[in-house]
Amino acid sequence: TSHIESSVSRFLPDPKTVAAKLGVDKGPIHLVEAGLPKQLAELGWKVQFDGHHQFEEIPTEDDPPIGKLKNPRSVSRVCQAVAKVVGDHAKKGQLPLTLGGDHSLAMGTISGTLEKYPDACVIWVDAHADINTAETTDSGNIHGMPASFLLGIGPKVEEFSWVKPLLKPHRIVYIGLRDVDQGERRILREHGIKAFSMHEVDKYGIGRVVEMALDHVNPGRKLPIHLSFDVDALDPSVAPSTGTPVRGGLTFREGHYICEAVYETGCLVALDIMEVNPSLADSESAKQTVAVGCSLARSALGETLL
Ligand code: HAR
Ligand code: MN
Ligand code: MN
Ligand code: MN
Repeated sequence: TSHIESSVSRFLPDPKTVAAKLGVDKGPIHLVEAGLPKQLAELGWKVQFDGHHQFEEIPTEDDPPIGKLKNPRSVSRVCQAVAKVVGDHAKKGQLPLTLGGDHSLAMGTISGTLEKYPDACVIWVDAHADINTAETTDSGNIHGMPASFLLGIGPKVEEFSWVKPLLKPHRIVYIGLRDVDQGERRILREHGIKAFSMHEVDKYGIGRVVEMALDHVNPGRKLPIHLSFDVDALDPSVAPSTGTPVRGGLTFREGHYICEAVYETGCLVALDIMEVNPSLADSESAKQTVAVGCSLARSALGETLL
């Protein structure tokens, strides 16, 4: 598994800094190769690559399941390292951009953000709620669970005890959901976690949904925002090359609108673009998905249409 670290700071008008990083898969390197750092530089961000982070892979036979959780030690180790890197960038006033990779990484990125900004809110854009616990998960895939660890919901798993349950249920909001497990629905209900599914996107339109989502987690538009964008929130016709595509997703514009609107708040402090996996599709679909990942990042970092 590999990790590439970069940081960018805005030349003008304010010297903010962004740090971009690659996740656990080989997928994310494609966004860098497609020119994302240069594209961000053209938007006025100063990109400073500060190394290529390599993680030692734990062979599967040395990383047997803990309960139902698959590859727990590998995932935990990478996420913990990512938490440190993201936290360090945030503390320097830089805006960490994490390119993934498995969405389990959000455990690391959001932990890092909360380290510097304990009052940060999270906008989680996804087809899935990723809020299963070690108890409710059917698949054992940790990418279906990061939110529960960050919220401190469900049984404690010793391997993940480094994840501080700092996120409050009223500081996370979902947009784009359409594939939510029974157990996850119960958790959302019991903890009063706000979610805008595709039903609400259809009913109110993306403009009102984003406004309602922000009103919920960030009513005064003063709190720092961590945007965690799983590309499978987009319709598979828009982002085909991802691990768990679900039909009936966000259009190209709806996805970009979310990013633009979050940028406009001026509150964005960290960004994840996750679950881009070019190895899963033919090369045209892979290219399309990589390009969409890049343009979502640009939209969240200030690319305007006019
Ligand atoms: N809810 C299912 C599970 O827990 C599917 C999760 C799929 N997750 C992602 N991330 N691709 O959003 O296994
Ligand atoms: Mn995944
Ligand atoms: Mn996800
Ligand atoms: Mn997903």
